[in-house]
Amino acid sequence: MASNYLVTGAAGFIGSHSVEWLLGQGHAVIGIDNLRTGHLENLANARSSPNFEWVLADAGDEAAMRALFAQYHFSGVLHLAALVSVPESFRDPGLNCHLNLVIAERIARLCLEFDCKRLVFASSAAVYGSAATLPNRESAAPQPQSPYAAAKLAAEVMLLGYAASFGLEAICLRYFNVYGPRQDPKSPYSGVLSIFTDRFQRGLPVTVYGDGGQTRDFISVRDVARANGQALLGHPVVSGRYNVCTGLGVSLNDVLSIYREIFATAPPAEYSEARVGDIRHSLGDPSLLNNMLKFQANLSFSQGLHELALGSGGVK
Ligand code: UD2
Repeated sequence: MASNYLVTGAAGFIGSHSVEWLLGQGHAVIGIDNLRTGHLENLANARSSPNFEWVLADAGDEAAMRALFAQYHFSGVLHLAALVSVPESFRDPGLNCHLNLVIAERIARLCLEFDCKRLVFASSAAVYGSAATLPNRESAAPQPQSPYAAAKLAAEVMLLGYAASFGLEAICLRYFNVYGPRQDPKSPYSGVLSIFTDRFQRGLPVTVYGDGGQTRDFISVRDVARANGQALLGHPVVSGRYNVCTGLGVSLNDVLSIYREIFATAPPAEYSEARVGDIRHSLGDPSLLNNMLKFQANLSFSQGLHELALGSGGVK
């Protein structure tokens, strides 16, 4: 029997790219999403594949999920469905706890019940907090500073506890700053590159909070999709937490000089007060995932930004 893989949050930014990567490797994928923050248009490519099954469902709907597990006998689950906004986790910590912790735990139990060995979970570099020494290594004591980060960390703990208790293969991936096509630029707290690209494309000035010297470990969604896929398919794996990052820090001023090559006539950036609570530098150590899966981000930042800004990085 062919292997089936479940992707929750399939219509999201990272989800839709991950589905495409798995389909590109010839796998059968069942993608579910409740379209709370995902968009069905993101799955336009995927839905043209005979190996893709689209299901409009909530990952928290236990009856619907149970039926899918019973029908498809998944070989692995990529659980990306989540509350993705840190500000929203402050506004509604109860909902954050439900979506980011409770549902992840339920999915882990469904995996155990239906003998699905592998669960790949979308965690976040946010679990490290701002006080950690750089680069962030998985061995560092996490210091979550938002309800969002706390729930992601708690879910990691539950899944790894089940891995130790019941033999589930739980791979918790801590994404750093992911960018690329289909990232929603609408909120002021959207990823900075989605906001900047949108504004440059419309000929509008961008706002830099602070002096532009802050750095991030930006990783392309195409590399992240491959990390997700390799984590789902790779052998052998060791349950644990793994950074998904490049190991390279890029400042916002560096980012702006690349945009200037692309949008030569763009108005100059406007600088304003740094955001309260903003982190100065964020950088991950990619070696653990590299050691386990030989995973390495291979799209250079400049290339990734050109593809994003010029619209050739995939269907938007
Ligand atoms: C990321 C997460 C955030 C939280 C945090 C924890 C995203 C989009 N944000 O925030 O939710 O998990 O990590 O570490 O994943 N900036 C500007 N102008 C703009 C928008 C942003 O200058 O129009 C700055 C911003 O102040 C920051 C940098 O750009 O210094 C990156 O901002 P971001 O929101 O993309 O990502 P980050 O790492 O601050």
